[in-house]
Amino acid sequence: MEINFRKAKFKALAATIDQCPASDVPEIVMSGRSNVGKSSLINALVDNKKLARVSQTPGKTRAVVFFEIDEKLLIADLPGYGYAKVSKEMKSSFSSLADSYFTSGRKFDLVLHLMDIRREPTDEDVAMLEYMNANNIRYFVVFTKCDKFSAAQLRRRIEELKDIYNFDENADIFAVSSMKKQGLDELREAIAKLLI
Ligand SMILES: Nc1nc2c(ncn2[C@@H]2O[C@H](COP(=O)(O)OP(=O)(O)OP(=O)(O)O)[C@@H](O)[C@H]2O)c(=O)[nH]1
Ligand SMILES: [Mg+2]
Repeated sequence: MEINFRKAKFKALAATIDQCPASDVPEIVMSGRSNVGKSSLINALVDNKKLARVSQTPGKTRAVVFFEIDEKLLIADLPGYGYAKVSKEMKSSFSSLADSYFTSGRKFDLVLHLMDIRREPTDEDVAMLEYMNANNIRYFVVFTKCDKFSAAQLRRRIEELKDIYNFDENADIFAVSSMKKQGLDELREAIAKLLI
């Protein structure tokens, strides 16, 4: 089976978890704080600037938006999350739509967890990574907005981040720029290899 990320279309918009569409294809979830570049990355992966709405204002994506890729994959574009104060009591704090996506029991196959390469880890990111590790959720870490760095700076920053986050040796880590279309082939290939 092949996937070329070319035939992408809007599938559904869910303002509540009940409105998420039934599906029998693998599902990828875009996760990460507001403004990190989730919608932009979807557009870049499928090379269609207009598919997912890109916001200038953080927090603009208020629903879960589903896109179908090559009739073989669904991508769920979550609203930017805010689990600022969660750690042990994460479950009780899971209240936003993005949070309830994860606790709804909906089946999904891979999370793309996006973090801005220029920023330091936030409590939300650390909590999300812990949550995925604790629940055996398969995820790729995707550092976004890498066009802000030179190649040398980027290499140094990624080493620094590996230390900061203390990632597993075999963690799947990607560095992308949706704007400059960097790192997209690697990510597409890894997705296809895992899911198709
Ligand atoms: N320099 C740079 N800016 C980017 C890149 N990707 C996204 N942006 C900018 O970051 C801002 C937010 O992008 P979105 O894709 O809307 O972010 P989002 O994560 O979907 O945001 P929410 O929907 O609010 O959760 C926009 O102004 C984009 O133009 C990138 O690769 N490089
Ligand atoms: Mg968005």
